[in-house]
Amino acid sequence: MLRPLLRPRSLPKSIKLPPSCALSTKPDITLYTWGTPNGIKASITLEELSLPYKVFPIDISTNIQKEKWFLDINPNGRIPAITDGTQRVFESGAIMLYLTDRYDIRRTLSYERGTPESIELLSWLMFQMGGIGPMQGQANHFRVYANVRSDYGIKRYIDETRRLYSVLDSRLAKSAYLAGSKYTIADIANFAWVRSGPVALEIGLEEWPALAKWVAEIEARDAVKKGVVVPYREGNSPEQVAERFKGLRARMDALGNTDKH
Ligand SMILES: N[C@@H](CCC(=O)N[C@@H](CS)C(=O)NCC(=O)O)C(=O)O
Repeated sequence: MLRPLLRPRSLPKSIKLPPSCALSTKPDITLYTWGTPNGIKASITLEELSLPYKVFPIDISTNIQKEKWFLDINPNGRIPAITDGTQRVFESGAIMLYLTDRYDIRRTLSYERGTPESIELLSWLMFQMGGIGPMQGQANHFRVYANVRSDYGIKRYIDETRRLYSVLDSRLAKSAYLAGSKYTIADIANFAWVRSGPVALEIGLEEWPALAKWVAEIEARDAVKKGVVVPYREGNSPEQVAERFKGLRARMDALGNTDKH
């Protein structure tokens, strides 16, 4: 059964909140995830808010995410998803908004809904959900994972990913963070994808200095360091991940252009 969210719109100054996070209700969160760009958006957000959560690893190579029990949590059969008590939330953007609406009372990662800054935040969050995520996801598919090689597909999606990076770079040349002067879930969402561009697709960030600086700064945050390794797996150090992508690209290169459509 769905429950209404109970969050005071603002707190009287006299109310003292715990230092790390302020909970309107007690969280009972399970995160269903795997170590992918979409998955780490949820774990980084949970870590940034210092929220307690259990992790249920979903190895997407086994298709467990298409099983009936999981489709009851995410009808789209993909990670990430969370449950919080009886509430389910799927789609990484919705998870981030749910967590900040419900638990980020101090507004450490978000802005009060309806303010100009919160609209800017939503715009950059949707830019990621509708742009970088799907386009870079297709670039990964064509460059790394597909069973046929399509030079057209590779070029189309890598070019579009690069174009989207230049949009981010222009914004970050003028603004410390995407929604303004504060680091928010819009930064986390875009960062989760951009950080994997160099490793998975050999898209060096040197040509976008503001973007490169922003990625390095976010990567160095303690909560981010914790969030990017959820769920913890052996054999997943940055060096091992880079080596794995190198092998997958070499496999693709060896195919030659097999897309004859
Ligand atoms: N728009 C969704 C995309 C989720 C998504 O594509 N997840 C991928 C991993 S990054 C997945 O679960 N793939 C496995 C599958 O498609 O079966 C979100 O942002 O949550």
